[in-house]
Amino acid sequence: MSFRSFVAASLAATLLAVPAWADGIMIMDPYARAASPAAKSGAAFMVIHNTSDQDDRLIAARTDVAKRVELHTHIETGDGVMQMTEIEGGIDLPAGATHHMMRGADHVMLMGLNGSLEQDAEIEVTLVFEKAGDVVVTIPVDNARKPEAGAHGGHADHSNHSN
Ligand SMILES: [Cu+2]
Repeated sequence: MSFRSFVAASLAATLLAVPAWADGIMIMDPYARAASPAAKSGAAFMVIHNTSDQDDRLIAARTDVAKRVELHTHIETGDGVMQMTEIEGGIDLPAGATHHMMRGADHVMLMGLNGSLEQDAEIEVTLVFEKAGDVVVTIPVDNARKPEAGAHGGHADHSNHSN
């Protein structure tokens, strides 16, 4: 294999593993899903890695597929019920930190979907970081994905999250 094709092959492998990487922010394993087939809302999940040496913060997100996008998390309301709430001030990403956006925890909430999130479709979401600026992420729709699949090495059957 020539050096050039070796580089091309390495680059291709890297691109497969790393959907978005800009300005010290790496987005890994993104996926989106609708709450149900007819749902008017959905959510996007991913792992965000701040590869830079300075603290950053995810402050907003935008997309054309929904009328409104919010950064959400789940809080326990006190009676054992988990409720979604908007994250005030965004999500802290200290230098070198990895943050899991996942079911039952932090997520990008897509409210007022302009169409249904079809299985295997791809949506484009722009994540807005305080320092890194806009990072555009192409996110595959995976309505069949089990909660936390991938986040713990592929175990998918030990979660009781309901989002
Ligand atoms: Cu939400």
